[in-house]
Amino acid sequence: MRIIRFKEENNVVLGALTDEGSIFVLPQKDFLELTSLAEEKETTALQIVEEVIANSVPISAKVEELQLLVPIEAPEVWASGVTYLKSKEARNYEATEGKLDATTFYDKVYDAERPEIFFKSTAARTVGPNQDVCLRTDSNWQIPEPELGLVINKDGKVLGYIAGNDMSSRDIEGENPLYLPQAKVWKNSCSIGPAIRLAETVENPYEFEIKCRIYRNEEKVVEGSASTGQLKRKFDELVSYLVKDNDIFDGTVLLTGTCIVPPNEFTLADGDRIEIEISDIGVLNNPVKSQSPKT
Ligand code: DO4
Ligand code: MG
Repeated sequence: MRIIRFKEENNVVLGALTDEGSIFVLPQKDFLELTSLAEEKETTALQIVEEVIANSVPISAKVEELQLLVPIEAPEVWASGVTYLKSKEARNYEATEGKLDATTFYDKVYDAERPEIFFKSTAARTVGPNQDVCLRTDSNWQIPEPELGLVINKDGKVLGYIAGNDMSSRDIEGENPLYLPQAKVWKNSCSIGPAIRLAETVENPYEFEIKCRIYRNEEKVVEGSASTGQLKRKFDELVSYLVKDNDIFDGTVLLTGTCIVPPNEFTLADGDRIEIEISDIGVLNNPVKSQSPKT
């Protein structure tokens, strides 16, 4: 069972999307109202949704026909890094131009007890399905990072799973790891969606299949796939470091690191289109747009 948000005329509607593709309108205003109600009633969000489904009829539209919005307006998005071998190799390449001759920060963090966790985005910088992700004007090497996101509450409980794009500038990060915030945070540099898979409907979160496709002039120019089974760490381990001595908010999203990196010679360009598909969640589609330098 997945939860979506969409625009209908001038209203924002919360919906339940079944595995068969039927959509039911939910009475709650957002995902957090649904999960809070479940907590209050000492039940699950799934049970509340199933009750609505049993007493209503689906809308006639298909999900492709809806104007989808971010399924949750996450107050903050945090991200984990170097949680897959593929990511460690890519960071080592960009930091050394392929001439690796010593142990790097990335080697160390991959093996360290403490994971890399960084601040990625705010609600205003985060876009949803079909909205533009932006390019930086001062970088010549930019890529999407397809990642599984955990939707958590203030206590770090995983409420659901979402697809995310941790847009990244490889040349800025490669020049100096202290530039990480600039390599990761700018206007529209984070995308989440298209739906939240309820946590109670996921048997094994280490079995999500992640795919990424990048299109240029509608021709596929990059394709990659991986599985959360390749993750070096456990999700509760990542969450425990995020919440440690930290106040976080209900509906925070924690991206869990990238496992797919486009070929080293690839950089995103204005007009590209990125698709990030995660099994049992859906396809997050975003066009890519360059920005004009501010005068
Ligand atoms: O070390 C920098 C960031 C790594 C990252 O974003 C990732 O592995 O996904
Ligand atoms: Mg990342």
